Amino acid sequence: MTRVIHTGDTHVGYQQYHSPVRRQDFLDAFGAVVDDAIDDDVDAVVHAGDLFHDRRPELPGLMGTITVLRRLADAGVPFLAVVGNHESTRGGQWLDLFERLGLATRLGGSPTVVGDTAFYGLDHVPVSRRDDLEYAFEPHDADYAALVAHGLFEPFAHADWDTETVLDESDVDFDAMLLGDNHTPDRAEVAGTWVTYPGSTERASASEREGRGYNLVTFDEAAVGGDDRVEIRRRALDTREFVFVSVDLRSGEGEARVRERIREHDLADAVVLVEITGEGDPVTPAAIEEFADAEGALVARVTDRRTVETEEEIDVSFADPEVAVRERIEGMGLSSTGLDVDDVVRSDSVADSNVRETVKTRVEERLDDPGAFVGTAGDEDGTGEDVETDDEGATDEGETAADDDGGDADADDEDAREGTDDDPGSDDEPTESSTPADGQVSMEDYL
Ligand SMILES: [Mn+2]
Repeated sequence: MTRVIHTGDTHVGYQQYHSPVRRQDFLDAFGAVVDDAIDDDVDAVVHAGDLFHDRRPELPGLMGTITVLRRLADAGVPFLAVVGNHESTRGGQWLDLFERLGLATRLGGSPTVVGDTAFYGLDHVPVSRRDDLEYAFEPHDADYAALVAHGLFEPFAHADWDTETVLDESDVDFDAMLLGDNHTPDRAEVAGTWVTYPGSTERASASEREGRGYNLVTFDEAAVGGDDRVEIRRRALDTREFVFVSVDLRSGEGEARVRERIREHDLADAVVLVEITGEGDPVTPAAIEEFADAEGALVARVTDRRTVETEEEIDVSFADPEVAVRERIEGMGLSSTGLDVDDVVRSDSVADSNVRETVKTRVEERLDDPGAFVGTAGDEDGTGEDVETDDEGATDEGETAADDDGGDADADDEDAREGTDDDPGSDDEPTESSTPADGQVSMEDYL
């Protein structure tokens, strides 16, 4: 008999809603799973990917993770894992670093035997490269076998990976597929093999309404009495309180009604997500969010789903883009030569074919005047980057509002894609940011 905890999608480092408290929550949830594993003396913790929220986790998340993994290793419980789409990097995987530190085993095509079960791994592979997969796994002589994989597998929602194909083409007969990627916990039997997701360990998006937890998986001839060889039980985790408030405003009702509905809940330290529908008066989301904050909420987000229809013409004025560019350039504190070059480049009176020559002439004219090349003002750090990078710039994979990156828009993008964290960029090659935010390190710094 082999008993393991099956978890995944811990998303350590995710600063959801820009809240440092939420960032800590994700690490704490991972710590809670590991503490349960130690208390329970399971044979292993199996992690099915997305240990980290992004490819360049910051040092606090890395150090916190190492502390948790060290605790597990000291208790003699192996940590077996694969790489998810959120954390996959080009140069090497964080998991390899943890393996080198003796804190983890990266599962792959050869068996890692714990007790009487052989574990194999299949990292996330983009759809475009799946046809090339051979599902070649080396043989084992254990009593049971499990495949740990990261992806959206059939028969669950949003699936793009055919489970039967994997099972048919694999050289090994698996008793179970222990999966990650879909944040909604579920299980099913496919061609005699149990297939299961434990779900995320903290709510990584507003669509993840049900309680969080993990799987306790037992490989045993006598599992659940009958001829089943695998027993999957779900255990709950005590995570951050989320309060979902839906308000359907009737005509004549407005902010007062929304506040009344919010007050029906205990908001203390909770993430409060308010959704407004109906016919009533317009409301100001910011005012309601302030109200919830004052009532003790950790974070409050209001989504008004009503389309505002009006008979009146709306008077919209667009700012002159030339003026906007000029203002921005003034703010950059360019030298007089820089300003002159900019003037030539954008001027209507210099033909495009003459720009190069004109710029050369203007710069040459000023070569005797060093002051003409000294900037006048501008950003303290001279980069201007703070204008365009948001404070969650750590996600370097081009995530948009469609992913659950905690922006204001993320409460209302879920309907078609509930419970998954399949971001639109997940099939692309990972894009390494050329300008990592402060405090970030990459795998290449270590390996
Ligand atoms: Mn995930």
